[in-house]
Amino acid sequence: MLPRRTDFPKGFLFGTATSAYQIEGYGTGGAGPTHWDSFAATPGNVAGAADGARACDHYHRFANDLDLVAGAGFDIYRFSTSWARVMPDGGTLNPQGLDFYDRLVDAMLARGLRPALTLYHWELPAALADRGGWANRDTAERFADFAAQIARRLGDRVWSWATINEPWCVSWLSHFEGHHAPGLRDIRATARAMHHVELAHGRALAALRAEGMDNCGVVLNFEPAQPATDSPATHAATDLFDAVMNRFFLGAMTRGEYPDTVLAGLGPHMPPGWAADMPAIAAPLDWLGVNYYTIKRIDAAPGPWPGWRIAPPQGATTDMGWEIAPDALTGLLDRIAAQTGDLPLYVTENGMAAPDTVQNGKVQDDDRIAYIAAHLRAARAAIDRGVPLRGYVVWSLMDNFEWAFGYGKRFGLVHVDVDTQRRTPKASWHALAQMLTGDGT
Ligand code: PNW
Repeated sequence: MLPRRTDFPKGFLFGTATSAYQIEGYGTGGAGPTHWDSFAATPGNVAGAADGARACDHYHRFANDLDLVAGAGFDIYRFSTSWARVMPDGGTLNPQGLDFYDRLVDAMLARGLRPALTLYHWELPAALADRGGWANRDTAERFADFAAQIARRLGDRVWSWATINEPWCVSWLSHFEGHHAPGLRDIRATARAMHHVELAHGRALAALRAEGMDNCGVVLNFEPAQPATDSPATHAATDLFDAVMNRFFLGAMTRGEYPDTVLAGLGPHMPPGWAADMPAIAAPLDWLGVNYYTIKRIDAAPGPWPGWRIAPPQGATTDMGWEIAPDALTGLLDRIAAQTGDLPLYVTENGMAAPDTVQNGKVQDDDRIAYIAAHLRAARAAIDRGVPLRGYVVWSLMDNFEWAFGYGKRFGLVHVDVDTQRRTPKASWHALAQMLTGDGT
């Protein structure tokens, strides 16, 4: 069902991804507290009152986990560095934290993997959260110091750099919708977080450049929007959703512009002097990461700005309730490339949550194989249309802490038993190994 590796251009890279808070276990190695710990400790925020205290215990099991990445034949391993592990108070270095990532990167290289490092994948040091977090401009400046420290220690071995994972989630999902830490529903904090996370990207990019790093990019999430009805109000609501989700970050980082329709709503709440930051935010990238899972159907909603609501999905969905829409990936990549030209693109996350269990030592996740196969074909179709797509990365290597959903939603190619920490490669892992190495056993 999966395409063949040779169906893709020579040099096209395949990978799999994780993030620090979702797998490492934070109560280890002198890591400081983060705003995800306190968010998870507040009843009602995370399903099953779960948190990242132990997660997949990757801090101790990373060698075995990297064997699973390399064993499937992946070229790239996308991972993130926890700011609070490296700087427990957001500023003071914890040598043990840097040592951990040093060992981790060496272990990747020893297995022939290209380390694709993301500096920030959501767990902000609590000390910075206490000072206003992303609503405070200073967080962006502090982030540049963190970026420089990581580059100094790992810059001789890291293959690619991403500043921020999914700025939309860091700002909108976390400060407007309240679904992620810090769990706010506050338009003023949202406007500030949206701008400051963009600035953090610009500042970190400058810091990486100053340290001599190349292959620097950012990872954005996209959800193509479809109007649920044909009314003009629905079309306007869909366009505004699209502007917030799919254009606000891409437009700023590639052209130094925010969409007028978003500024019309956020304008009074934007931090003073924001426009002067736009050139720093739009500094040249070496690549762009595209995270794609689903599309959204949008309706107009009465009430205050932004005046949209998410309409029910149509057809098959994943265990997240996300509509399965592989063909939309081709159009999305096309549309992005129309703006970014010959900038290399990577699908940095794509994958499926499915409720699988181990039976007789096997996990039969055929739905996930079909999902990945369909999206690989959609990616291939974009390449045929001239999109400079250079790689595809599956989310995720293993079942892990799925944020507000706790451990109940499983995205892994490898099953993780949260009690015993036993890893069991699923049928999808074997299928990818077969595709990438010709050996799926
Ligand atoms: C991404 N949404 O998160 C993240 O990069 C991963 O850490 C996460 O595990 C994965 O996708 C699966 O969820 C998202 O609400 C979380 O639109 C939420 C949304 C989008 C992406």
